[in-house]
Amino acid sequence: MVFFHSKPNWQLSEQQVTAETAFWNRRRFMKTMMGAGVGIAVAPLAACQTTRTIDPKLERTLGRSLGTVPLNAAFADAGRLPTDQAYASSYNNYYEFGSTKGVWPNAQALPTDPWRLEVSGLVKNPQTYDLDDLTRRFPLEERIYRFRCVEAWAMVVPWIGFPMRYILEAAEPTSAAKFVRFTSYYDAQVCPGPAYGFALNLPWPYVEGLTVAEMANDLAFFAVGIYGRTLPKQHGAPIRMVVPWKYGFKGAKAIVKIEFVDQQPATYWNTIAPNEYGFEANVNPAVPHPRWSQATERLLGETTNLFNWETQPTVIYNGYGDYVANLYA
Ligand SMILES: Nc1nc2c(c(=O)[nH]1)N[C@H]1C(S)=C(S)[C@@H](COP(=O)(O)O)O[C@H]1N2
Ligand SMILES: [Mo]
Repeated sequence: MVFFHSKPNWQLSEQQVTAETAFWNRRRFMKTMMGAGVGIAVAPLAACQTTRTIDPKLERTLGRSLGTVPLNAAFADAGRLPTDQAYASSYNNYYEFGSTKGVWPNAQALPTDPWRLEVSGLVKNPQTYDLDDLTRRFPLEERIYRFRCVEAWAMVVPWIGFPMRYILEAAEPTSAAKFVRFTSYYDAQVCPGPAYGFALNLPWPYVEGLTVAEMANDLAFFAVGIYGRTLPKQHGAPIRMVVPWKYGFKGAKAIVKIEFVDQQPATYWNTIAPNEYGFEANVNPAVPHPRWSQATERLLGETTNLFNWETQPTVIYNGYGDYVANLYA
């Protein structure tokens, strides 16, 4: 399989979009680096910060000491500043625990320790991992990704985790495997669900799906941490999917099972409302959602001040076309 390693799209037109002063500061910075004998091959974006110091609580969650994890230089700059953690962790979608954005106190009922992740289906090496197995086996890194919900709000998040393809490579899917089904934790005794849930036959557990090729893409990521810290339960602890070129609902939380299958799996939102939530669900400003345009997005800010959030144009594939457009040619 071919992996693309190039720049996200928003960096390509940097000179057009960067404020003049920032542009000249960057030039000066590069000149200084070269003057100091640092070769031009050093990526200027990577030179500023290359590691993240890890919060001791994340180390306890993972059962060992890490000190720092490397910041992946290709994803060190999302072209926007990271969203304030206080906003990102208090404005969530997590329907197992309710249908409001303020679901985070309810989500604290999610039991995360011990955790078992089953990898099965059309694979040569089925396996069940606990969290410690996963993070010992697959090296952790930090990536700062753009995030875009289908509800037209967006944020920028520094995740800690590992590429999904590490699990794929360890599992060795057979040639019959075409899709991957990801299942979230669900226990009706623990998860109250949305208030209207009693009236609908909601298709629990929350399931999402990718093609095998999408899972193998370098961007597809499993997060176990965020902002250098343990993933809070409202973000889908202890391990959740991050697929930044797709709408947020594709990134299922609290993953307990990964199955390689030959048919496109039935997924949660696609089962409830197929006309609103496609299976592919790539970020695309030209394809409006039935209830709202996707041409622009609002950057998550002070959650009490929702209508003052900054508006930006939506970028095709959320800016990651150089990594993923080839999947859809
Ligand atoms: N299991 C599960 N995963 C889920 C959801 C959910 O309700 N349940 N909501 C999705 C939606 S719509 C979005 S926008 C993101 C939100 O992630 P965040 O709350 O960590 O920002 O999680 C996605 N993953
Ligand atoms: Mo979403």
